[in-house]
Amino acid sequence: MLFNTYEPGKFAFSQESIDLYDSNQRDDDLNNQSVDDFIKSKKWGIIGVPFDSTCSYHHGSRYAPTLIREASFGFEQYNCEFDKLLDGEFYDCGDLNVVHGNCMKTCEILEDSVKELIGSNIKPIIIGGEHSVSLGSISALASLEEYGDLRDITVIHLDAHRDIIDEYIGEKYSHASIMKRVYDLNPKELIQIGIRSFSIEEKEFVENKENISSFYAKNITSNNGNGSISENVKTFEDLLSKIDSIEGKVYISIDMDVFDPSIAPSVGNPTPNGLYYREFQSIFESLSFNEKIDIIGFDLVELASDKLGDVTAVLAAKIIYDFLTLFS
Ligand SMILES: [Mn+2]
Repeated sequence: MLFNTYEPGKFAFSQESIDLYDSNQRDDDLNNQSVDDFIKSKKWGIIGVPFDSTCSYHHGSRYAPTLIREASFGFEQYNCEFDKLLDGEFYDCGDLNVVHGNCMKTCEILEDSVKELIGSNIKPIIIGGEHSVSLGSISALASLEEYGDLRDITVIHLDAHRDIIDEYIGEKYSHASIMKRVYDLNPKELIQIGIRSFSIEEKEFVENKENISSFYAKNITSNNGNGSISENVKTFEDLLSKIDSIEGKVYISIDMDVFDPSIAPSVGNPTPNGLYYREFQSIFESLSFNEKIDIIGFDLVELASDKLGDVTAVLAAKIIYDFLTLFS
């Protein structure tokens, strides 16, 4: 058993114990049928990744898994906003034993642990930590693919930032370059939602990339301003139709700074003019209405706080609670 976590507490309504299928046995048994079982599975496993070593501004995302679990106990099992009970099968597998200061090593350990979940037909919910940890989860899912990459997987990325610079202050493996590492894995499509801050290099990189779609916060929030930062303005309705058009496997990565700092102040890099939660819930709901997709993994990163009861932690817990209500 490789699974490399400890359990400081569990997310509300999670199942008591997890019995992981032996990973060595799984490697021998893996065939197309078992991959299909995984893709269609509605079982989820939460792994916290308390890692924030490449953080460049507000530190503290290493405490996020603990704060989010604690905040999760504020919700009812009946999720009245969707008229649905949170009674699906999901497990809280605890926190990864991270290697502070070593992003690659931490991602490798996470990749191994996510592969163990996959072997038991359990899909990963990763609670960061900083954004770089998404790579461990996404790499594990890519390794399951026929070509070992993301050519059959759509990545939905909600973030104030594009995170698509090749290196950030000399680091290839950084919270600020995570989507470039994901793009290196050849995604079917990268859909960036809530964007409102990026460098000129990132602007030039995404130009003419047919498999990158951008939905700027300015154009999709309810109190949007006038004008646009792009000639091809895509509105909130365009975003919902885009979501409706997705087919196949989907991975979702949520940087908490996608939200407006007025509702999510405790993040690594707060950025004004962000999304509000109702808009976000509509995105989740649209995904749940799309029967042509299978969500195969999900991460939520960049909550940075060390205060129990932090409102941003409550929002993060609500996102996971809503996700599990809709998709487990
Ligand atoms: Mn960000």
